[in-house]
Amino acid sequence: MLYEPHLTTRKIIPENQEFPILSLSSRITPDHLFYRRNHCPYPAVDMRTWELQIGGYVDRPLCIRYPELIQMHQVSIPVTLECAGEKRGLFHPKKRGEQWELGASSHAVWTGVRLVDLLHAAGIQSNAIEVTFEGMDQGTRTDMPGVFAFIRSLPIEVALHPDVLIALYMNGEPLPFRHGYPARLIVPGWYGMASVKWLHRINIIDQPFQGPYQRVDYVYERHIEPVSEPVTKIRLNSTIARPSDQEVLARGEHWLIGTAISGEHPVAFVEISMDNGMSWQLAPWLDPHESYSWRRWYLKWTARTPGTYDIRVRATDAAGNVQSETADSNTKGYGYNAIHQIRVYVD
Ligand SMILES: Nc1nc2c(c(=O)[nH]1)N[C@H]1C(S)=C(S)[C@@H](COP(=O)(O)O)O[C@H]1N2
Ligand SMILES: [Mo]
Repeated sequence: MLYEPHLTTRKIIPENQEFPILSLSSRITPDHLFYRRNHCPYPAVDMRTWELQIGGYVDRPLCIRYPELIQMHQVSIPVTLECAGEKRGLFHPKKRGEQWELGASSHAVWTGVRLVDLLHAAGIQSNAIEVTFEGMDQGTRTDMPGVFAFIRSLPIEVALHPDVLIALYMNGEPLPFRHGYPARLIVPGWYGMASVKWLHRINIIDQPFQGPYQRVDYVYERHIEPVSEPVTKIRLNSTIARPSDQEVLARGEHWLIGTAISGEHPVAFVEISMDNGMSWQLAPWLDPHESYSWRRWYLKWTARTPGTYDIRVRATDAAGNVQSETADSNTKGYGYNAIHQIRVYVD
C-alpha cells in the first residue's frame, strides 16, 4: 500500500503507542495498529519454562503448560479494549501522565479458555474474595522504592463471569508478543488495565489486593472526596474519528465516521451536532450491536456553505444516560468521556 498509517508514539520505553484513529476503516483493528499500553519494559518469555499457576485459596493448585492450555475448551469473544487514560490529553487543565488522545482503544476477537473453567478446576474456597493476576513484566516506579510486577485483582464475582477469558489468540492468531503472548486476561467491558498481559500467576485471596497498580493507579481520586473509587467498567463514550479537529474541507460531500462504546449499558444511539450543540441528528450505525464492542457510526454531510463548523458527537445508553459537556475531573485523568467536539472549516 502506498499510504500506510502507523501507531502514534506517546512513550518509547516502556512502549506506549496509540491506534491512529484517523485510519478507522474496519471494526477490527489491524494487529499492527492495535494500541499498546505498557507500564514496564517488555518481559522475557521463555516457553520452555512458562506455565500458568493457579494458587491461593483453592482446593487443588494448578500448573498448566501452554500445550495443555491450547487443548482446553476455547471460546471466542469480540472485545474492545480501551485504556482508562484515553483522551487524557483533552483535559483542561492538563493531567499528569501519558497524553493519550483519541486512539488508546482498539478492537479484536479474542479466543481462549474461560477463566471460570480453570477456577472451578482448581476449586475456589469459601473465604475467597478477590483473584489476582500477575504479568511477567516488572519495573520500578517513581513514587515508591522497589521493583513491581504488573498485578491486578478482580472481585471474585467478576472473575467467575463466563465471558472473562484467558486469551491465547487475537484475531485467530496466537497472541502477538506485545499483546501478552502466551496468555493474557481479557475482562470484557472493563477498562484495559484489567486485561493483564503475559499472565503467569493467578492467586485467590481473602483480602482486598493492595498493589500499587490497584490502589495507587487506576483510582478516581478527587480532592473533595476522602476515598477514591476504583476504575472498573468502560464509561459511555463516543469519538469522531474523521474528519479531524481543525481540518479544512472542500465544499461538497463528506463522511463523518466514529465509534461509540460503553461497558455498562448498551449504547442506544449516537447523535451529531453540526452547529455547536444547537441541533442534533441521529447518526446511523455501520456495525451491528455486539456486547463489549465499539460500534462504528457514520454521517453523510454535504457542506454547501463556507464557514466554521463545530461538530459534536454524543452517545445515549439504554438506561437513558447521556454523555456530558464536561469531563469528570479526577487527579489522575482517567475515564474522560465528555462530549467529543471538533472544529472544521469549509472553504
Ligand atoms: N502485564 C501487563 N498487562 C497489562 C498492562 C501492563 O503494563 N502489563 N497494561 C494494561 C493496560 S493499562 C491496558 S490499557 C492494556 C493494553 O493492552 P494492549 O497493550 O494489548 O493494547 O493492557 C493492560 N495489561
Ligand atoms: Mo490502560
